[in-house]
Amino acid sequence: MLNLRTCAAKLRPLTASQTVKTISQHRPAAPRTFQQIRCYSAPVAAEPFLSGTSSNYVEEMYYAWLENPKSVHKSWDIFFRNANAGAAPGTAYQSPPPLSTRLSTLSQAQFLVQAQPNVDKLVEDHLAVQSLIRAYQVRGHHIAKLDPLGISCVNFDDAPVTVSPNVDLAVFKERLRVLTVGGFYGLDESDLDKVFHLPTTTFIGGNESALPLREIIRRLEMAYCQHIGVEFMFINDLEQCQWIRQKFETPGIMQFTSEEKRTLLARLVRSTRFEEFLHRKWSSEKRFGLEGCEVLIPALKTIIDKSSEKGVDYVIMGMPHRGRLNVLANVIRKELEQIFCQFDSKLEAADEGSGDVKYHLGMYHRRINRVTDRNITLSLVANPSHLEAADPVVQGKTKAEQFYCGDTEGKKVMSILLHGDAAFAGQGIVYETFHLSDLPSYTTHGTVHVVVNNQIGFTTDPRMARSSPYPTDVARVVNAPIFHVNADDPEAVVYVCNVAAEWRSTFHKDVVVDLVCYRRNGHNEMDEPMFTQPLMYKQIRKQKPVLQKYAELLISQGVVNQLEYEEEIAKYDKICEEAHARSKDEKILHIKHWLDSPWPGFFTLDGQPRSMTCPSTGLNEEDLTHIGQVASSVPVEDFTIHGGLSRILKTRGEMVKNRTVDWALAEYMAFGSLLKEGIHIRLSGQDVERGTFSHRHHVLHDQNVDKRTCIPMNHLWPNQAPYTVCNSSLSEYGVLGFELGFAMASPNALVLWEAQFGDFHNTAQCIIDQFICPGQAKWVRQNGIVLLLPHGMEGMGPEHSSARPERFLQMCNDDPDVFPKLDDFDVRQLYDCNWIVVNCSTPANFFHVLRRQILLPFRKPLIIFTPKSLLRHPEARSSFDDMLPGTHFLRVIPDGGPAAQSPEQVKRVLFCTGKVYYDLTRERKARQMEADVAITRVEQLSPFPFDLLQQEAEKYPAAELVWCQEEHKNQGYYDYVKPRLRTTIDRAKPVWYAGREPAAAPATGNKKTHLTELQRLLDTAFNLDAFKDLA
Ligand SMILES: Cc1ncc(C[n+]2csc(CCOP(=O)(O)OP(=O)(O)O)c2C)c(N)n1
Ligand SMILES: [Mg+2]
Repeated sequence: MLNLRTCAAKLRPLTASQTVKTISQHRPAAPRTFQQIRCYSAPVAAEPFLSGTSSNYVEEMYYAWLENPKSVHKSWDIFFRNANAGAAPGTAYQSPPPLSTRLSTLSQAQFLVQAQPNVDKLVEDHLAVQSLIRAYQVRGHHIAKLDPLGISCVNFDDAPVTVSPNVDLAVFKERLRVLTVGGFYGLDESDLDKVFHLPTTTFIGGNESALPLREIIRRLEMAYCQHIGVEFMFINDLEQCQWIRQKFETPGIMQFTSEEKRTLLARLVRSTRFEEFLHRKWSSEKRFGLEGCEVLIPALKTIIDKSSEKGVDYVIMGMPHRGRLNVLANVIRKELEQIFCQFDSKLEAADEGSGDVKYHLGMYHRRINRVTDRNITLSLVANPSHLEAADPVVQGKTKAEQFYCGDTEGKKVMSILLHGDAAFAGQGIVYETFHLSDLPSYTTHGTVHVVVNNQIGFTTDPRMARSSPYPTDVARVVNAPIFHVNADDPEAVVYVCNVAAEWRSTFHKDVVVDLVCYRRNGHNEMDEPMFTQPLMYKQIRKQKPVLQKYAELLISQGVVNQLEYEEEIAKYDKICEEAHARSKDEKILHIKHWLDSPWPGFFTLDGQPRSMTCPSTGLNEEDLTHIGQVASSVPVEDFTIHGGLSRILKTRGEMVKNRTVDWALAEYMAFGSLLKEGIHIRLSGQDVERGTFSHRHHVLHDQNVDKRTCIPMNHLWPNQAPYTVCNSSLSEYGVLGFELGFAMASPNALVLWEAQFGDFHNTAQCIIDQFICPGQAKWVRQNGIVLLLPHGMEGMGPEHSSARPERFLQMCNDDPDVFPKLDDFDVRQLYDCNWIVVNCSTPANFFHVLRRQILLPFRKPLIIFTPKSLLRHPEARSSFDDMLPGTHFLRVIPDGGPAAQSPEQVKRVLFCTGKVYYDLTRERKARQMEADVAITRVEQLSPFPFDLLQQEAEKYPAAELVWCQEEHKNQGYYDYVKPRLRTTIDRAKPVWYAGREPAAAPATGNKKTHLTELQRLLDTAFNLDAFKDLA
């Protein structure tokens, strides 16, 4: 029955009164000549012959009957007709005549069919009209006049046909051909003036329930085939489809008051004159102007006004280069002089870092929305050139802002994403971001996407750039409606933007506005477009600017006069001139003025850290024990966990009793203690809730109740901060970008992203390279995101071994050849670096580095290479003693054994990091070389602990220095460590290498080779003659 219900729900086109009632405005209940295809489910549910298994069959039968009533058995024909004629439940069905037909039954059935003269023709015509209406709804956008150039980027076999109010036969036939690919159930010219009742799946009737076919077509043409193309019929929610139909089909719905028209004109004036002003003043500067899509400014302002009216008070935006300065000036309302002085190359930046070019910087601005008279905060996220890379970042920041203000439904905070047509279609991150849009821990409750569809990407035509008809087709995967609109019709644009904003506030789902426009200049202002698009650009040269067109229209309508129009222009030009004059007084550039996410209160007013110290990251015994106990229990009643998990929790409990921690427990302690201090923690990534290696178990699942879960971490303290742990979609680029954005919103949160294996982080390389590594240098924006990257050579083959430490280390900004002159390496060195890279060898150190991340007076990204086998290694345990108050993160762990007792005797110091330490100690013990070889662990790789390693090197005056790693020589840490180690010892000695040979792949796929390689590197590490001949 379930199937039948679903199928009935899908098919229910009319008399679904509960849906329609909310939308249709009291349509008069005029008698119908023919009842529209009625939901056959409700009465049908009472039909004796229907069962769950027969519903598919019925569905097929129904569709076949819709196509051609004669194609089904007479009994079905009668049934569907009766159902549609309003037969009460249980009465629509007439038994087919049995073989031993009783005459009376047969004649009764025949009577039902014959009772209505010409019923066949009537039914067929009405069905045809319904199908025609549906064809417009589904395919009307194919023939809408979307392209201002009239050269149509969407190659749907047909050029648009113009429609006169009196639909003539030629148009009619053309439409039928285009919309239906062929004939149309016998409708012909003679039907044009026949009156047809309208189904409730259309709103073209307005107050009419029946219209002549000619008028039906005219109204459908007006709704679907003018300057707006609505793509929505793929949405599988009837209420949403009805909502959209109502917004576009209702006659006269697209009316603007004179006031609205004047506001629109004024906004177009600003948008257009801003670009012209920049062009006049800096004609040879790249600015990626908006010419050809000036309507973007009123479009965005409309979305913001409408959203503000609906209660939104914070809009977070992401956008590419095109029109960015214009958006900053006219949407966000950045002071014009701040924008203009960016064009002065002689101005020096007052802030740290390298800065970025003007069309990449972010912005944060709070002001009054003049239309709604409500406060609104607008933030434009700084973006790299890498198109669409900012999409998930914007979503993450939006989610965080919603989270911190308790906006669980996205009613107060929303995001708007802008896209270029080529990038929207081409970049996979768009798809990855769309797929976050409806996930509980990632949804921002609907994003309004605006595509500046200038029908070109740099020099490439759409037909060479995408395989989909529209650049927006990717949005269909999440059932987002897509509103294509001709950008030369400003009122149509404003209308769809209003609808888009209303859609978002009604359904809290994504929506796309596709501004079909053109690019008046080349890719940038210096670029010659005629090389590659000669005909397109001949057409563009003939194109009247949209402002001129619209001004002429309003003047012709008497809404404004020529003088008023010219005054509006002069007024804005004056604003620009005055700002330009003021901009010349600017002496220095403050990149800080371009922050997209200020952290009020975290820094001093000058933007400096409030201190340059870090307190002890240790924790009192009581808290350690308490967290440990919660971590090993089920803190809710009647909750049955898996037997295997019970054993894991029991082991944890025993560890707590013994005052020890393993990796998972150390992480628990770090998180739990920060939660107590009011720090929100968010851990996201693939399968993080359990942990890829089944060690974490932060979410317990009741074995008897579906979907009943418990997160003990949220049961630690009475007023603790919330802990969010969420399994993510299978995307690195999207999810890491999202978490980076989340971490931007507040310094008082620990946001961690864990890769399934560190190897997979490289599909998110763009986020790492463009945001995490250089973010502060480019945009003066700090970010404390933590990357947990499982790493280690454990014979698991080339794809599950390496988080590529060499890449992270190569991007560290500390100078290999300079020993830093610092009083305090512990904190000051961290302040100077672009990110922190660690590989901890003990759980306690992992605990400390996580806590330090928050207790530091500033924020830096933290890259942690995390272990796999060490998670269960009996020696990789730490005592509570190493985590008590007064203890802290150890950047270097010196040898604590016999070698350190008599350092002068030591012949070799092996410097290493991470898991190989355990292989080395085991081997050293086996070879009884504890007094000969010291092993020093470098836990913080970057910034490099020059000071501590200098002490270590000096402690062993007679020793050879060897860097030992399990990674291949051209990978791992060697290239980073070697020059720095040499600097610490003033290049007094060589630094030898013990490790795997150079290789193309990170690891062998053969277990035996893996072990042989390991043994070989251990042999080198402990062969005291290994480097004799090389010295
Ligand atoms: C990921 C990425 N690849 C390539 C480029 C180089 N690039 C800069 S703009 C551009 C064309 C963009 O076309 P479109 O998205 O349609 O935006 P438009 O410039 O037309 O507004 C390209 C390929 C880039 N910036 N980012
Ligand atoms: Mg483009």
